[in-house]
Amino acid sequence: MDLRQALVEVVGSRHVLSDPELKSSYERDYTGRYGGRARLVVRPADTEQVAGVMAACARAGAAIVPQGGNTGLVGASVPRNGEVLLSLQRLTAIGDVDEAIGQVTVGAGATLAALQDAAKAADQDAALDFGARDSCTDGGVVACDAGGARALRHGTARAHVAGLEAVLADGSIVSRLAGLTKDNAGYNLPQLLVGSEGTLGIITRVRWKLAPLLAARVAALVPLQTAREAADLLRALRADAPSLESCDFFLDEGLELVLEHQQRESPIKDRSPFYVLAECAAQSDPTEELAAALEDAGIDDALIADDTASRRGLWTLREGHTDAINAAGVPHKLDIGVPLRELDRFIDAVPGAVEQAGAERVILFGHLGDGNVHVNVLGADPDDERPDEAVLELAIKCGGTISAEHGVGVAKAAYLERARGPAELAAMRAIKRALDPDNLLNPGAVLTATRGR
Ligand code: FAD
Ligand code: 2HG
Ligand code: ZN
Repeated sequence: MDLRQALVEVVGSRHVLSDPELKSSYERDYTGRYGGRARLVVRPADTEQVAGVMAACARAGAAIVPQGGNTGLVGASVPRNGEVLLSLQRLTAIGDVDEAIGQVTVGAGATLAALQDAAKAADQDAALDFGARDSCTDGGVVACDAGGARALRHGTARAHVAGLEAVLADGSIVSRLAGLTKDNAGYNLPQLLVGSEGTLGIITRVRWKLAPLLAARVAALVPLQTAREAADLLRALRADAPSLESCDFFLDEGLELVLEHQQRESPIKDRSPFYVLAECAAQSDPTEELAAALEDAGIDDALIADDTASRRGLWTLREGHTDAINAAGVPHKLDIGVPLRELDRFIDAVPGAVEQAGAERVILFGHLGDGNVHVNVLGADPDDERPDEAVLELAIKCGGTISAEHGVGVAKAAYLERARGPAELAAMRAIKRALDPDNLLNPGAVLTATRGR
């Protein structure tokens, strides 16, 4: 039996796509930089069907690329070499919130927004958020160990995973969904799968830890002159505003691009080179705490947003960067993290490094509190690796990481050894060989292919 027929027997003919027109929306990534042809697109409905698909692909020796909402930014959610595209989007079931322990089990294909809504309906908080919330899936979020602005207080996806269910390369199902707070029986397979970007197993369900819902919120947009001033402000906010939840930043060039794209007036009259967007959350109104912390830090020109609409208005300026940049061209995206003490050195050095590498323009923004800078390079050929190389080298020189929250994907796989060293890379390859001996799961993502693999 050929692979198509075997997959049809598992999921039904409506959910095995071979028509190029039907496949096309699964074949190009969000940035437009990465894509290729899928041999087939297969859309299972539940864990058993995912297991059946994996077993059929293993028998046929067919490589697969798992895909959730296809909002990943490192090129690993789309086919490169005629792999089978495994879409998890139909696994949308969300269980009841266990209010006593603050957990819920969600299907890998449910969106982050659906998880947030389910939590909120039970007066709880998923406590993870970012701009792709309406399309990204919980499986994809966990597979990437996504972060976002609220990671400063609540951690990245990893911190929210109380357990998960997954299908391994041979089609076997592993499940740890009891959500036990203490369970150290053996290796922590769920945490190994977090951040594995579809290379070690297919996540089918996630047991998600919730946080108490803090409804009292206030945000402040603070105009500043330099990255050094921003780092000083962060220090002051951490010390004086314990309700601090997020502390992001962007630059004036990025703001201009967003305003043009959103066809919107600047809410800030006196423009400045650097902006910090901070948000506090607490049980009772944190406005006074934030105002006092800003005053102590010598800030008297912050824009304060103390209702939901005006807070959203400020956050759309920050979250609007990705789409505004996409509208300006196909970006090279580097998602680096540096120690906070190196942040200003890194930010000041990037434009020169990128220019020397032959690119026209660079937009910087990100999560200040995590030392996480999103470097978006425009005006470089999609295949020209020189700007990527220059930015990643600079991050490593500053003692940082080549991927803070988006993952390695295919975009940074060639740089992983430089960032982690040969011993750690060898350990990673050994784990990959143990769980996926035939290299069928997202080949070329995270780890570059080696001879015979
Ligand atoms: P996909 O893009 O479909 O896949 C991403 C990776 O996970 C791929 O390697 C894929 O193979 C794998 N994968 C997907 N589903 C599964 C599964 N069920 N099992 C195993 N592997 C799987 N990221 C941040 O960390 N912080 C941000 O602030 C942030 N903001 C964003 C804003 C925008 C507008 C966009 C477009 C992206 C943003 N991202 C951010 C990127 C982020 O990685 C994704 O949005 C999200 O984590 C990916 O979810 P997805 O379902 O779209 O996954
Ligand atoms: C964000 O923080 C996301 O908005 C996307 O991580 C970053 O587009 C990017 O480079
Ligand atoms: Zn981000």
